Amino acid sequence: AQTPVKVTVTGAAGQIGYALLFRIASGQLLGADVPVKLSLLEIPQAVKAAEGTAMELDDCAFPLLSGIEITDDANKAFDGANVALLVGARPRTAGMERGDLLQANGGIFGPQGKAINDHAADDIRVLVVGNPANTNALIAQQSAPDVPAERFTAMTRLDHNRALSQLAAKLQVPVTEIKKMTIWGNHSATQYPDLFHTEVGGKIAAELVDEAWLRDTFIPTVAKRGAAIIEARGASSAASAANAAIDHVFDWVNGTEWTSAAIPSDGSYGVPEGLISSFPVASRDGKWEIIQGLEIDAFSRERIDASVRELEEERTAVRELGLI
Ligand code: NAX
Repeated sequence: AQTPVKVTVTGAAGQIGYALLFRIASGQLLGADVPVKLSLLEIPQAVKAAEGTAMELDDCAFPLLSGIEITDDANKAFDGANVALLVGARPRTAGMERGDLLQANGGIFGPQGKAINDHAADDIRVLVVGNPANTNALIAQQSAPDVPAERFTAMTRLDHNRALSQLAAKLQVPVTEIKKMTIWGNHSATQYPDLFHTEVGGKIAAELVDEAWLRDTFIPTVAKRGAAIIEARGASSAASAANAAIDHVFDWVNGTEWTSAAIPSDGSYGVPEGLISSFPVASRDGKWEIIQGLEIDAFSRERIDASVRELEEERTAVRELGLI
């Protein structure tokens, strides 16, 4: 029988964790024939709640789930890990400055990066979901010098999926007819969902909608969707975030021709090298590749640059705080 793949989930007792773990255990993360072993990392106060979730996982009797371990020790949680989903983070609370937020998250993602460096399996793949996701991924990566830099990624797949769904609704087409959607930049309000390369039935999406809708409705609706969900649900996106995490890792491992993911920049498209920024990507042989050769017009350039500038500011801030 195949050796189980060890998947470590941080923030396992949180709401995304609750939506995510059952899907991993059912085989949706890696494939319906791949056994998994779950490792749940939580803070001490939430270990008991994680144990409750583990009881429910047991009660599903998932054929592919070969074991569950629960700990508040990052060194144990990442020991031998093949996939790490870093979901637990310090949320911004009222009155918190950006520096405080980055500092608090540095205290989480720095040590977790080090634990990954020291204990994870050689093929470790890391997806950071916890916000500010791109910069948290950078902090973890910089704390893991022995792990190839490109194994650290951050999630913009939820933004990508939101963009697909908004465009499908506008054009009244099934999402499956939309190809080559791209989210650029930071997973934040500055992100840029690009319709100038997106194809619908072989036509460029930006030419099928009017410019005012694209600029004043589509872009802000996608970028502010998280806030709209909180407003409607009284809680932040959880099932859709978990779904996007599943999509990201599944495609990373199994391949895709085109999606969006925040990966370390190699300087493509003028994004400074090393920033973990969202790009149009393909996945081949288990590796993300930035799709090259796209023409970027002035409208897109301005928006990509604005989001990348924000990422640079975050990188400067975490450097000044000594977090990287
Ligand atoms: P919850 O507050 O429900 O859960 C977070 C969990 O993380 C808690 O159980 C907490 O105890 C745990 N935690 C905190 N510090 C930890 C540490 N050092 N080690 C291990 N666990 C720790 O939040 P939830 O709704 O699950 O969201 C989790 C994160 O995802 C947040 O940072 C959120 O902002 C982010 N999101 C990112 C998205 C993305 O597209 N990249 C979208 C959804 C979501 O907003």
